[in-house]
Amino acid sequence: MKKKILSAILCTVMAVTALAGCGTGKSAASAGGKTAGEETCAILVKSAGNPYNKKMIEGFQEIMDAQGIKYVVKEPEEASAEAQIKMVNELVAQGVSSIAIAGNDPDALQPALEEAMNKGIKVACMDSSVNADSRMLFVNQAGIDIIGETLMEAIYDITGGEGQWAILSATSQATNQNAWIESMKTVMQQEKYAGLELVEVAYGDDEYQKSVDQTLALLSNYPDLKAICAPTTVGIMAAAKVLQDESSPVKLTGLGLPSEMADYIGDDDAHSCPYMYLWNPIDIGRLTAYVSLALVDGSITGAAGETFTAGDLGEYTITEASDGGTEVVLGPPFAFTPDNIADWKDVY
Ligand code: RAM
Repeated sequence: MKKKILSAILCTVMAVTALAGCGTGKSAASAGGKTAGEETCAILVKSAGNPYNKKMIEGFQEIMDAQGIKYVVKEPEEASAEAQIKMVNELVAQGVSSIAIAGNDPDALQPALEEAMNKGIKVACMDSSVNADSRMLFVNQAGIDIIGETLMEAIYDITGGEGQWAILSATSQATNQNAWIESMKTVMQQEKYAGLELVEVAYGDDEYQKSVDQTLALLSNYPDLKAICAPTTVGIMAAAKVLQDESSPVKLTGLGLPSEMADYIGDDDAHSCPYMYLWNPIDIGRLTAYVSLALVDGSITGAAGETFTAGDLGEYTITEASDGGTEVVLGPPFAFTPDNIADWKDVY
């Protein structure tokens, strides 16, 4: 019951605030859904093997199935722009109606995506944007600055405002993580954060083992480290396990899936993560599906000021994005704490 109430509150908050984006991937394309229409909508995520991406795909598929629209899922083996360019080219050759992509790089995909748009394919991005010229619309999970401010405040809180901290990120080219990190660095300029020293931004490439290794390296290179912020679901889970297994006094926060982080969230010394944040990745997939369908049927073009209805998610208005393009925003990040993690761990 409590879970339902929380879920309803989160959905309401997200719907009121507006929209967001998503993705998932593996090397082979898999088609699903019904074949009622001529349209085929594609979703291309950052990489295969990331449960967050699976959740986004799940939401996308749910809406496409409900609408009887064919879809294609593309999941590169590794989170690189090169792998995604190859898949975009395949989708263009296949003649899909739309491509929704979580970009592994802001600029590198521009020629391939422009080529797609020139051929009449509707291009949106979700979760991690491609640049303004490479897309018609970005489904943004939450405003960049609200994520940066929220994470910086969490680091301030769990360190007591003093000492060394590090970031464990995804890939060095990821648009979303880099935007959040830049935002954190901007917030850190304020006098309030003068006692905090960011010693390193490490990259685990959204690979579990690499993220484990990077966490171990941070612990050994910075004996006085007080906290790690991992703005990636893969990184935070790897770091949480390392810190807990090592009985490390270093504390962790960032962006994580409640299903993967339930064992690590707690207020006591036995747990590595006092609290963390995320949004609903399934809803990003759902919203991305509605955006793709609206671009394909021509009810939106991606211009600021346009509105559309995303089923049960509600009404959304397209707004200007900070990179000169346009976006819809799902809603603010949600805090997962020792008090509510049990309610969420089976949801996503
Ligand atoms: C990872 C991915 C994804 C990001 C989440 C928070 O799963 O890098 O792009 O949005 O973390």
